[in-house]
Order: sequence, then C-alpha cells, then structure tokens
Amino acid sequence: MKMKTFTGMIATVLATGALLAGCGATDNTASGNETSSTAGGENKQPTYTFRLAESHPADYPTTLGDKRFAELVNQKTNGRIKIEVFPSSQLGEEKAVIEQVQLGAIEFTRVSTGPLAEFNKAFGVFSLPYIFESEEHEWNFLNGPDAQKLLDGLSSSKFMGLAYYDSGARSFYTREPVKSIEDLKGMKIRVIQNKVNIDLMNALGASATPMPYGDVFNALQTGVIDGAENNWPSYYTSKHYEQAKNIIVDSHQRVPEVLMVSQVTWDKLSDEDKKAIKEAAAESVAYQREQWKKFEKEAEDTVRAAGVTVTEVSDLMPWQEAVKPMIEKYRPDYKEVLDAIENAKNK
Ligand code: GTR
Repeated sequence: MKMKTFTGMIATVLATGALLAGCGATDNTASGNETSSTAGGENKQPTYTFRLAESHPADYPTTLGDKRFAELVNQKTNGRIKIEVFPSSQLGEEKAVIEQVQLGAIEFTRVSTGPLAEFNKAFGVFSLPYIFESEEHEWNFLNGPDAQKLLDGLSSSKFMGLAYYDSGARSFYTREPVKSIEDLKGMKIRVIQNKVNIDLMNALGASATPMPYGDVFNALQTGVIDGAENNWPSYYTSKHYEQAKNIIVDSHQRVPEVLMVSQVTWDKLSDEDKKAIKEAAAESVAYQREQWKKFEKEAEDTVRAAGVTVTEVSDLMPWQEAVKPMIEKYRPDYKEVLDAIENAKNK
C-alpha cells in the first residue's frame, strides 16, 4: 500500500483548500480564522477557528485526547474558539508540522518529545534510555514542577507547551528475529531523528537510520531498514507488524507526547482565552491516559493474535549496561532534570 502517496495527496488537497479559503471574505490570519464580532456596537470578544495537526489516525488515543481538548476549549469559551483536529498527518509529517507551528501557519499540534528535541534541546532527555523504571515513575515526574519547567521553556523555541500525553514504552521490532541485545548488532534501525537516538543505536551496536514515520512501512517492506522501534499502539496502527514480525520487549524508552500551540497564536489571545486553553489541556490528560491504557492492551493483543513473535526480556541488565556510557555522556547537559527524574522514583 502506498500510504505515503495517499497522505501526501490529502495534504496537497487540504493545503489547496486552505489557500482557497484564504482568498474568501474571511480574514484567514496566521493565528487562525479570526472574526471580530462587534455587531450592535457592543465590544464582543473575537471568535477563532484553529487547526490542530495530529499524525495518528482518528481513533488513536492521542487523537482522542486532542478531540477532548478541542471540545473543552469550545465549551469553556462558549463556542468562540473552535479547534479542528486533522488526524493521519493530513497537515504533514511531524517535523514539517513542528516547523509550521513555529511559524504560526498551523496553530496547535500534538507531537512526540522525540522530534521536538531537534527544536528544543532540553526535550532530548526523554530519548535517554531506561531513565524511567515504570509508567508510575514517568508520571510522577511529568506531573511535577520540573516537567512543567520544560513545557514553559518551549517559549524559547516559539511554542507554548500545554500538556503531556502518554505514549507508553518503546521496544525494537525487526524483520529477522532478535532474541538478545547481540542480535541487534549491525542492524539498520529506523529512529526518530534526534542526536540522542543516534548515540543510543551506536551504543547498542546498531546503525541508526532516521526517517519520517510515514516512510517506515515501505522501508521495512523493501528491506532498506532491518527494523524500527515504537510502542504497541504505533507498531499496530502503522501496520509495521506486518513487515517486522518480531518484537523484543526491551522497553528502552518512555518518550511522552506534548500538546502545544504556536507562540505566534498564543500572543494574540486574551488572558481569559489563555486560561481556558490551559485548563482544557490539563483536563484532557486523564481522558487521554485512560484511552491509552485501553488501546495499548488492545494493540498488543491484536498483534499477538496476528502471529507476531514476541520475545520478553527477563534481564534488562545487559541493555542498561550497554547504554550507561551514553547516558553519562549526556549527564552534564541534563543534570538538573535527570536528578529530578531520579527523585520522582520514590514519590
Ligand atoms: C509515535 C509517536 C509519533 C511519532 C512516532 C515515530 O509513538 O506518537 O508522534 O513520533 O512514534 O516513531 O515517528
């Protein structure tokens, strides 16, 4: 299936649609379609229609979180702010979307902290392997002040970070069976493009092949790469499991997602609207996490039933030992946040 071509076509159609809309009577500004309603001489607040870019399908847990967020914003602003969610990479692949959000051409997005690290180095910490020992540990940290500081720091990259969403743990999957860390040696593994991921693959003796998510299916099919890595829901919905039928559950990373808005858009909003958006984002998290839990299990069950070979890792020690030097290499850069992550273990 030429998924990439199909997505590309949708993106072109939508981009054309947006251009045409821009030619109409509405004021299609960079921060959304703003209509100031001053009817009857009253000084009414403006209404907006914004776009939110999402790379996953319409029923994926992050998309459900985005939609809940959009509904809550709409409710809290009495229908004045409408956020339209565009799933399935309709507005472009993740990195291109982040660039557009930086410019204010797309207002909102949900992205992984993996690609975000190329735009804001502090987020590279989440690509370090085995820094969280469980989901609970990860969320103790994400719900705390140091994770909030990271979101606030996004303003230096022209974004406003609104909330974290769950993305479980990532593991390797390959065309040929991988039963131990040794089997990964020399394999070409697709990674999300960022510096930490490349060092991680080197530490494991594999070779990192960065490429957009939407290209991975074809690359697996044609043998351009030997494998990739992701969480259960993405392994399933991307159909990578049809090409890479072996998964080794080493859970090397927990890379959360981020819901964010362009600083260009943010700066145009009233304090009241900013408050409504922040509250809506915070309130959507519990729902997203609930959906995640459900779908993570469903995805795992479905790929197992489809005949995928699952190798559980009973002893993570060799994996953790292999990556220790690379973590130490990054420790000076991420010292403060790594200490905060360590402290979140016992909360
Ligand atoms: C998923 C993540 C996506 C994307 C993808 C990838 O888990 O939700 O945003 O980053 O991984 O591997 O590119």
